[in-house]
Amino acid sequence: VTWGFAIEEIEGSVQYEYAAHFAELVNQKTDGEVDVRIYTYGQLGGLTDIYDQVQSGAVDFAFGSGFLGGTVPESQLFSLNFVLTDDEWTNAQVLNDPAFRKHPDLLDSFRERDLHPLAVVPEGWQVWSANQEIRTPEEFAGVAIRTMDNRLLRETYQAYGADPTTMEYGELFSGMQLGQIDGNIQPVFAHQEMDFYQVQDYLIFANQAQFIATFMANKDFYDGLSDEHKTVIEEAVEALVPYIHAVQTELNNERLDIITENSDIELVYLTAEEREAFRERSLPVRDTFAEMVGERGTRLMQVLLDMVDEAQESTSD
Ligand code: 6CS
Repeated sequence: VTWGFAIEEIEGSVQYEYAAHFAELVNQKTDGEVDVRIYTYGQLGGLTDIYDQVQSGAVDFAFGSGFLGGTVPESQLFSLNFVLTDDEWTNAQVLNDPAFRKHPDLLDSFRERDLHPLAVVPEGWQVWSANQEIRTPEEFAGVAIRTMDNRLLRETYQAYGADPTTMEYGELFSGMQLGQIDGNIQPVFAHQEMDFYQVQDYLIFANQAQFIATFMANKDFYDGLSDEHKTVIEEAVEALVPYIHAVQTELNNERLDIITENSDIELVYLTAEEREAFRERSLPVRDTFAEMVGERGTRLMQVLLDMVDEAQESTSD
């Protein structure tokens, strides 16, 4: 048997490394019975084409991140800023704690759209790029920053004082090169592998959010699997939590070195005080989220906020 797995990124990316290791684990655990075929970004069309295809069952698995907001509005929870801790490993553990990952409200949100969520994968900090230094909301004024296509991100960047616009991932390089947009938000590895850093002057680290993707299956495909295959998937998903954390931190570190070796791009790190100004502006966007998704999604946001608080307390003990 062959299972199809569509990812939103190119070969060498965090999603690719995840999918490749998932394929390896599944193949091993099924004694070669199941092969996983990976479709990289572009092979099946654009981002929303990927979601359409996993919803219809044309592929069995996919990653969904910011653009998934149109399909699963509740997934915009992962676009909220200043929700997680400053520690990436803590975040990965909270998001993949069964109390969150298998929370009925999360399952229902996806299953209602013919999808079944399996894992929540942080891929590194979301880092701003621009052609000017941005340390304050005032300095964001007039900056046409590209966000992934969801209302929550647009509202967030409006609250930061910028002019958010949406553009497909594959069009971003030329969009920036031609000056149609001034800035962009990506984990470091993506700024590098998509060559975005070559057409931008500043990389700005505000640690406002992590890039988060949901690993999901087509619902009917998942429901129709044997218990053995469900167990294989569950074991793989669990093993992938520490695996992909190690891979993403290493990839993001290595790629930052490549960026600085190959360009004069300036690295800007916001101070705690500068971050605070953005954090304050991000808080009302939680109400927008609640209003957009209703009771179920709001409950889920509260579950996550409480789990993050708890994790923060136990790490600061
Ligand atoms: O910005 C985007 O659209 C894409 N960026 C990454 C790092 N992964 C997938 C996502 O769609």
